[in-house]
Amino acid sequence: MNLSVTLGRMTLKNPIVLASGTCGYGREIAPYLDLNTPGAITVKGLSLFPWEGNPPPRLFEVRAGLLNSIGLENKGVERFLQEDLPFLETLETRIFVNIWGRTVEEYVAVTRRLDAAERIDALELNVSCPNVERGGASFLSDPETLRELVGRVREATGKFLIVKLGPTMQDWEVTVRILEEEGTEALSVTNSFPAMVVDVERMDFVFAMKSAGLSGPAIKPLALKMVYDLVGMTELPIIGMGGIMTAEDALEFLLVGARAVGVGTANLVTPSSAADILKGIKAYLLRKNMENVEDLIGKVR
Ligand code: RRO
Repeated sequence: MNLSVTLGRMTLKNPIVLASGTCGYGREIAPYLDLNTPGAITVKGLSLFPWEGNPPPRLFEVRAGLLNSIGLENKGVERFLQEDLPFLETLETRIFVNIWGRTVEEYVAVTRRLDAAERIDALELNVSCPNVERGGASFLSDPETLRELVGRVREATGKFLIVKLGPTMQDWEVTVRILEEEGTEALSVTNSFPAMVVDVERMDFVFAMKSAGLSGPAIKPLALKMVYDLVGMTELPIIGMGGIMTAEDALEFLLVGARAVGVGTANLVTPSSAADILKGIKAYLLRKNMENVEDLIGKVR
């Protein structure tokens, strides 16, 4: 059985990618999941300097999902390189690093720093964080700033370049063409959905920022439609994600054309989910008498 997939010039040994923000910098999830199991791990979004993030509460469970308001908290690129990359380098798994900045210059500076680390396989530009005023989704709603951002990052690194999109994207056609023209090599689709919870006893919003990012099963059909639409719009390979909890969920994304799948919120529920999902995909291929996982990609269009 051949589980490997290609995303342009990137090869993954299997289509499972641990989604950014749900597996720390790797060591946090390592006691529960053999990190050699997934095809890639994406570490929590890094910035040039350490960042404290939002005040608590930061998580709130709803019936079929999870709202988060982490606010881009991270230890900063230098500490990651010193404290975490040496551990990740021992793995036989692709290392994807998610990055963000408040300005184009900050994104470029983080990119340069990570470009020097040979073992890092890809950078994922976060332009879709729902929980901050600047540096997140604002880049996605302004096509010309997005063009400058991706172009400048592209100049700063030869590494495989992924852009992580979210549901607040304005003109999809325009955005996708800009990303293609500026040298994006793959899309991660999708980040969480801006959402809200009110505490009726306190008569106030649960989150200090009022709005927070919704992920988990609640968004799966929405995310699947986004992936389906984008697959029809671009040749760029897509890493599909949004509420994938089971092998069946992952298969839905592959069947509509995602070339890999991100496991995110599931890691917070059952940190070994990625292994179970991969096992389920293998069992499905056996049952369907199929040899290559790539033969599933885009079979339902
Ligand atoms: O840190 C966060 O609050 C966060 C980020 Br950067 C993101 O991209 N998506 C999300 O749901 N939360």
